[in-house]
Amino acid sequence: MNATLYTNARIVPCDGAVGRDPEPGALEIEVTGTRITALGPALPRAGRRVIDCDGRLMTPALIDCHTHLVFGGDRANEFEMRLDGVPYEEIAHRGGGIKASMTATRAMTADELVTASLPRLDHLLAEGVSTVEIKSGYGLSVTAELAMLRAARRLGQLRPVRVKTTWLAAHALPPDYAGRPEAYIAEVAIAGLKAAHAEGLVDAVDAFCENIAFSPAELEPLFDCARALGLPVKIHSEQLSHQGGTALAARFGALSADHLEHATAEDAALMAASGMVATLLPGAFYMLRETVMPPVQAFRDHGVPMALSTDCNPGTSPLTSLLLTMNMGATLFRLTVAECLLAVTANAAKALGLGAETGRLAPGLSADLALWDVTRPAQLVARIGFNPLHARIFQGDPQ
Ligand code: DI6
Ligand code: FE
Repeated sequence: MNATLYTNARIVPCDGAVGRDPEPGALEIEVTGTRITALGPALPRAGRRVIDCDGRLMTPALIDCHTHLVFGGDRANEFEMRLDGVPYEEIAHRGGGIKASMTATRAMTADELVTASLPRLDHLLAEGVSTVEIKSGYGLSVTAELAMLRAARRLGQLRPVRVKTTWLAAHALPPDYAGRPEAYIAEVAIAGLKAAHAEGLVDAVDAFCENIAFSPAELEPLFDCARALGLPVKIHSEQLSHQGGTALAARFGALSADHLEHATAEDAALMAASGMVATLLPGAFYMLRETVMPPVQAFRDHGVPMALSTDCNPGTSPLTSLLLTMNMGATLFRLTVAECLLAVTANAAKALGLGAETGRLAPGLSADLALWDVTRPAQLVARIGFNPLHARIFQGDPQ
């Protein structure tokens, strides 16, 4: 197989510390088939196809590790209600929020969901994303949750992208189970998980632990089931209040805890001890005009890797730009440029259990690269509404 050598790029491998000003050509990268086969200075040229990158910045292709991008309908009306002062929890109590998306999603077939979701996926890919996590969670019945994950798998076949699917039936209590959360967890979240797993639709299990959703005690049987099936768990926790979901997830060796605005230093310590990633979602923070910041310094102090993700969803984060998400991570959460870049590459890969496959430029990993028409990482993060993607390479193939 012929190897390709990318020369004269300013390469930021995201494999350890990220420096400020990568020199053009200081590192070169060799790709053979779908894999990175060498990274270093002055690699041998003989027999290789050489591509001159003209001094452009090269990073790993980006990873969006927390999305709800399969759904029906939209919720711009709720955006207007919030502008009129109605809080998110109140909209949820009035039957809006996740339940409104449930109604719109249940009305669609898997094919219709694919058609509705493809433009959102294409937005992400146009900004250099090569791996996307997609959750269920707007069906809230076994049939409708399965349809969502079938749509997610199909999206991964229609585009050159790696899709990881997540079972999030424990996202909200649908009206037909009002007052019966344990029955919902048993009959829909757990029974459906077994069916979805048997169909090969599930890569991980997630849950929304919140006063408007489920308590840690209600979620424990679901996580027990995930463990029995050999599936990793993750959690939406401490977003609007502190419920203890992070501690539950840590006990189950979760991949990540996500949102975390109300998390504490103790949560950070538990996450560090169990090797979890903190996935921060500044789009939801921004849309909900939150004021309580996630404990970023505690994550740093405890060495908890931080990821950033769009949380693309119809309500609290109708966001399909991972570049804007990086900018928000810096402006809203005070992450450094280096932290922002690691948050959408190496750390996002870790949050998906893909740390040995993608998210870094190192020999043996998948050749998932992004070439940018800028020269410094800060230029990717600083600008707003600016997409300097020059080329995306997915599994060795230029897109
Ligand atoms: N937290 C979120 O930000 C999304 N889900 C969740 O558990 C929002 C879901 C929605 O409002 O549709
Ligand atoms: Fe979410």
